This record gives sequence, structure tokens and C-alpha cells, in this order.
Amino acid sequence: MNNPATAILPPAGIGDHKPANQAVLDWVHEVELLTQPENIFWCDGSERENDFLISESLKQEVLIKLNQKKAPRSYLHRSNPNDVARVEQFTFICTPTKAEAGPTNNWSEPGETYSKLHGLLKGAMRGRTMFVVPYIMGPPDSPLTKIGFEITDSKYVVLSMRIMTRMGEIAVKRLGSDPKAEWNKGVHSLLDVNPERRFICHFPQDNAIISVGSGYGGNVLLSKKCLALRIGSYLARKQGWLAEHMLILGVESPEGKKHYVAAAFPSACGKTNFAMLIPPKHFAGWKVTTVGDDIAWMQIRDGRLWAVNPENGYFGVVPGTSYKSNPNAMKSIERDTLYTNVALTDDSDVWWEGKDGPPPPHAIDWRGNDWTPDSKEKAAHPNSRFATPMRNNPVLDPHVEDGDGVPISAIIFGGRRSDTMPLVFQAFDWEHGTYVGSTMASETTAAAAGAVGKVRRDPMAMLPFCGYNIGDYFRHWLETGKRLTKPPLIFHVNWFRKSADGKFLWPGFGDNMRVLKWIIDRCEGRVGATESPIGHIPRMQDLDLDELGGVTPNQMRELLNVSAEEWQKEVSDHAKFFESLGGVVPDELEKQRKNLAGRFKS
Ligand code: GTP
Ligand code: SPV
Ligand code: MN
Repeated sequence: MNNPATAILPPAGIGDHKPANQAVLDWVHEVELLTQPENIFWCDGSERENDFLISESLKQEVLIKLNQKKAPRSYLHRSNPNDVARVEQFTFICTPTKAEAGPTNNWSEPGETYSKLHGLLKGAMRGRTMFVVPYIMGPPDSPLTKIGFEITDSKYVVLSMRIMTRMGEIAVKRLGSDPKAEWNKGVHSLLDVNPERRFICHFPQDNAIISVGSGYGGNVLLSKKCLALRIGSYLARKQGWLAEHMLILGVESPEGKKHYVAAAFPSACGKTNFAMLIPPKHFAGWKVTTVGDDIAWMQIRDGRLWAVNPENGYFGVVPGTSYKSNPNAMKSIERDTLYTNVALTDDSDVWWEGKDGPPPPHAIDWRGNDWTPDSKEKAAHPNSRFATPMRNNPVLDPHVEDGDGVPISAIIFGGRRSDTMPLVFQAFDWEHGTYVGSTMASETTAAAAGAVGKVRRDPMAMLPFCGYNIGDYFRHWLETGKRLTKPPLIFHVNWFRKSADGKFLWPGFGDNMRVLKWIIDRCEGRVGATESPIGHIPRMQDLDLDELGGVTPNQMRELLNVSAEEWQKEVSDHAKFFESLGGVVPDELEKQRKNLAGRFKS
């Protein structure tokens, strides 16, 4: 059973922007023959096209119009309740050999996979419109920038891609007519949105992606996790750069000295929040600006790492977002925002758990059912999302469009750990930092389907996103370090350590500035630390804790504590993890593990 017939017939001048590149035309024709759509809509990214697609989406109830006074130019989309997060178990890397995909990826043979997917796609767009979405990832004048085309039968995807990427004419122009130019081929079809026919498949050798059976962001906005991370990481290794699941922020001191920092936290572990941080009052004169909130592409120049954000918008976690926790995100989503799976109030505004103010007395929940504060169900899905243009961010960094990128002074790894991991520590050097990243772990979240709150190893926050063998990925990190004469310092943070009674010890959010300042001061060589077996740790006096309410000195000690008992278990978990990878881990990292274990013995 395929999705209902929902073809749309655009007026002249809309949907007819055919590119001149014959390779693109041939590929689109092939997909047309296979999927047999009613018609083809060639997107140009214009305002007029967007208005038309929004009006059609409202008619077909793909979107719900929000109160235009409270949420100007903003809309609500509800996904199928069986389709609300990334599906790692149905995500595949289709390299010629299983070894190329490595021990952490699902692998399937490319030829067989193409056959299976072509079978599913046969006639899948009958009675429907096939959209062709040209886009670029990266600032227009960056050498790292990539071109992609996504074919989709979802209007929600087209509208989201216009927010999340630089979409339309800009990509068509950049591609030009060279039939040999490099570009990514993405095919997406909703099919019947059935988890049994849901597959997200990557063909790195062909620079191609096929995604079927889902309408959820991370599975279907093929620019993002599929191209910018999975295919991106594969290309990055081949071409000598890094594609990472990292935010990029700028931090300026009161004296006007600016540093840039990149941070890898797993999904729903605080990247968007950290990237938009507002320092507490006590830090007057310090300013944080956002380059990116999810993905960093980094290249080496003059012995340093330089980063660009390939995206054009933010696809962020909604629940918990408030003027108290993240005012800059709230300002970003006040308008022009596509919400997915939040609650709808009786005055057509949006609501979610953790929003400022009291809950509405009545709302329609993310599934479309009546909801009141007494309901057992959540009003918004825990992985409900906003898509909003980065231009809306009041603290957008002025260098976000620089093709050369911004120079990175520090890399931060982090995750959700109730115990073991101190608030912050600094790795001894790049190789040790690579080890710290490779053994990172975090409690799982609602961003991916499956259990929540289970500790799992998530190297560099890339476990679901590394498009090739993780051993080779570690090796690529080590090699990159050798090419850097001014490598960023590497740190690990944990905002989520809990006390014995299960409460977060650290207030987080804006107060994370206190940790960020120590990190910047370390980069400047102007603050102390104590050496522990796991790395350099700030002493209490090294952190600026003035006016930090609610954290007692004892709690602070707990936050900075490195427990030998907990760490012995941690190091043995590292060993188990490396073992589970079946011999692909580079010797340097095995050596790092032995050294770490040794430091706890002596
Ligand atoms: P993805 O978009 O999935 O990659 O997530 P992300 O890493 O950008 O995470 P995000 O900033 O959206 O935060 C996810 C959740 O963690 C939200 O519910 C936040 O409110 C919460 N969170 C973020 N920062 C902190 C923090 O410093 N402390 C605590 N306790 N929670 C935080
Ligand atoms: C993540 O899960 O890391 C996200 C959201 O950033 S998604 O685009 O759905 O993958
Ligand atoms: Mn993410």
C-alpha cells in the first residue's frame, strides 16, 4: 500500500526549474521510470515556491497553520506515531565489503540492497508529485562545500530542506553543466510509512543515499546525518579532512580576544544549548556566538584546524527549551519555524513540556488527541523538533559564512553520565584526547528509537554517523593530529552527573560558561589544574564559581571527583568496548588504555 495520491499541480513558473546538467537529468529520469510519479516538481528555493508549497501542505493537512500573531510564518507537522526518531537498526552502510563498514555499522551488500530498494520504490510515487531538491552543504565559497540533490515525495521534506540547507538555484548554478561534477544523489520516498519497510541506506562509493518508509527528520533530510556525516566522514577520510557531530561556538573575552571551540556530544546531550549559551550575569563582557549547533566540517590550514558549519538552520530538540534554559533558541523559534510533534493549544499556539509558564488547561497532543495537564501522556513527543533558519539566531557568529572557516582552539567531548565522569578534564595531548573521544559513553536519549537511559559507548558522538570502519576513523584522527602543528587542546565535560538522590549536581545551561572559561584559560595558558590519572582537572580555585547559587562546596567536590573504584570499572569497560570492535582499534589507543589502567594502579 502506497501513500495516498497527493499530486500537486503548480501554476506556470513554479516547479519547472530544470537544471542544465545532463547527469542530473538522466538520474532524475531513471528515478521517474522506477517510481512513476504523476509529475515532477523542480525546486528553485524561491519565496514564491515556498508560499505555494505551504498553501498546498495546509490544504492536504501535511501542515497545521499556527496563530500567526503568536508564531508568525510558523507551522506544525505531525509525523506518524510509529516514526518519531532516527532508526539505527534500519540504517545501513552499503560498501562492497563488510570490513569497510566496520564493526559498528549495519552492513548490506550494495547490489542486493539496490535490488531490494528498487523493488520497494517501483511505482511508489504513483499519483504523487516527485520533488527534486538541489542544495549545497557549506558556505558558498568554501572549498569543503558539497552539492546534493534530494528526490522526495514529501512536501514536509522540501519545506524542511529549504530551512536546513542552502537550497535551490544556488546549487543548480554551482553545479553547472559539467556531467562529471561531484554531487550526492539522494532518493527518499515515504512509501506507506511502515517500520517493516523502513531503510536508510548509504552507498559511499557511489555518493548515493536511498531512504524509504520514514518521514522523520534525521531519516529523511538527507543533507544532514546521511550526507554531512555518514557520506561526509567517508569523503573526509579520503580527502584529508574531518566531518564531525560537533557544534561550533565563538567565545569572546571582555578584552575582546576571541576563541572558537568545537564540541561533540551525542544526540540530545546539549549541543544546541551549549552553542547558544548566555553567560551568567557575573560574566559581564563575555560573549558566546554560534557558528553551528550539530555538524562541523574541519580542514587543516597552517597547522591548525578550521571549521565550517555545513548547515543553514537548526533541527533542534523542543522539550526543555525555554526563555530560562535557552533564550536564544526561543528567540530563534519565535517565527519562520517548522515544528514537528509538539502540542497545539486552543489558540493555535505551540506548547511542550518545559516551556515557560503554566501548561495550557487544554491542548491537542502530538498524536492529535485531547490533552489536559492531568493526562498521563506527554503533550509533546520527547523527540519533538523545531526546524528554524540560523539567521533567526540573535547570537549568530559573524563568520558563519566564511568559506575558510573559523580556527578551533579546543575540542570538547561529552555525554550524559550519572556517575564516574567529572564535570571537566583536559586530555594530556592529541593522542590521549583521541583515546578520550574513542571511549566516550553516554546514556541513550529519545533522539533514536529504542531504550532511553542506557549507557553506551559512542566514540566522538559518531557511533550512529561514522560512514566507514571505526578503526580507520580512529586512525584518521591520529593521522590528523600528526599533521597539526597547533592542535586544539582536547577536553571532556559532563553536565549530567547526579547525586546519590538522583538529582543533577550541576545547574548546566548558562553556568556551563564557568567550565568554558576554564577551557579558554587553559588555551591561553593562564589557569592552573591538578594532574589526575585521567587528565588535568581544575582545582576549586581554578574555576570561577562566584555567584553560583545552589551548588555546595561538597557538591562541587563530588562534581570534580575521580573515584578510583568507578574508574577501574570504566577502564575495564573501555577494554570490553575495544575488544567488541574485533581488532580494528589502533595500537596507539590500546597503549593509551594500558597507560590509563597503569596510572590507577600506581
Ligand atoms: P541533537 O539535536 O539530537 O543532536 O541534540 P543536542 O546535542 O543539540 O541537544 P540539545 O541542546 O537540544 O539538548 C537536549 C536536551 O538536553 C534538552 O532537553 C536540554 O534541555 C537538555 N540540556 C541541554 N544542556 C543541558 C545542561 O547543561 N544541563 C542539563 N541538565 N540539561 C541540558
Ligand atoms: C541527532 O539525532 O543527532 C539530531 C537529530 O541532530 S536528527 O537530525 O534527527 O538526527
Ligand atoms: Mn545531532
